[in-house]
Amino acid sequence: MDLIEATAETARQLVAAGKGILAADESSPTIKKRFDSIDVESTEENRRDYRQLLFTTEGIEEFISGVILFDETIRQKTDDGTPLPELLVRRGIIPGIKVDQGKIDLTFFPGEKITEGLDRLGERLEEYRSLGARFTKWRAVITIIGDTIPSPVCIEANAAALARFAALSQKAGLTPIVEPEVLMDGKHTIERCEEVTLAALDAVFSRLREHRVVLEGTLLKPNMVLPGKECPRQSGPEDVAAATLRTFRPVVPAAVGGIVFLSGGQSPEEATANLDALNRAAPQPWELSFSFGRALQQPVLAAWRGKAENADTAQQALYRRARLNSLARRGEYSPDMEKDS
Ligand code: 5MM
Repeated sequence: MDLIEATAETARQLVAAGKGILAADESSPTIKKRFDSIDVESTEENRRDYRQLLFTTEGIEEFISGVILFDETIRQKTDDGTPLPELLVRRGIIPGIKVDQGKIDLTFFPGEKITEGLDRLGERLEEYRSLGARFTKWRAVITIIGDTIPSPVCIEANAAALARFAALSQKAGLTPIVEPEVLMDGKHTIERCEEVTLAALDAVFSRLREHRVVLEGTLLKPNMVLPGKECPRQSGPEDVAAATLRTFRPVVPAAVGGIVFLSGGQSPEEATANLDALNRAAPQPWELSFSFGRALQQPVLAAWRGKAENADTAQQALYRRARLNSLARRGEYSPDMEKDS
């Protein structure tokens, strides 16, 4: 199998029936925020303990195809000295790696962001591959403020960086997950989110084509089309699914290896219900799966609170959320299932 075929094969495995991705690639500032919320100090050891707890949860391989790691995590080992990526592989879970180096202000465009990390990326990818990674992720952040933000410059600059990242990843035999996230912060309506998401995805797929990225070996990690968190008019799962699919159909090619949604600050229950509604609207040309961070981990953090004696309960919380999202990925979830323990 050549390297490009390998990227398509990995994409297929990542969106296998009933399975999705656990995003555990919080950078140091983000994991500190998560740990602060449960009064746990963000030390290297605590971060390792927490990730080890996640990855040793019995049975998650039934529902989790891959895990996105952070640079620090891919180099860490379990208590018995097994490298964390090797632990995942042994359990049939594919290790991936976040390769962007975070967002900075976009010069001359107040309120907008551009993601960094292209310098020497080719060399870093070779190293990540030797550490066990088989897929990569790059997140671009698009903010909505009024009618003028995002600017076309922000959308274009981020799309170009995503395409360059994707091409370099495929050259290294790694499946890129392209994540253009339109944030749900703010008062905007679902219609405004639809307009911005359409523009962002259109730009991303135009640039991917220009950069000769092979779509079968690429996964898209988009936001669902949602109203802003502070919008007075909120939407239910059917409306979210209809708006999301309406937005994607004209701009997301059927050839793409799959769609793995981010949760973006929705509650775990909302994210699962929306994913379920998306899958009930089948058949669609793409696999509709998940690559959730907060929507999988929030209940785990709340149960763990940094205490070894809470590890079992925390792992049960992860297993449960992963199972519910697996059902949603098949359109077989019901909110009543939230009541079962
Ligand atoms: C897990 O969080 C990821 C890393 O974020 P930072 O680089 O800001 O630390 C993030 O990229 C994540 O993979 C996606 O946003 C999806 O996570 P959510 O919580 O939105 O499902």
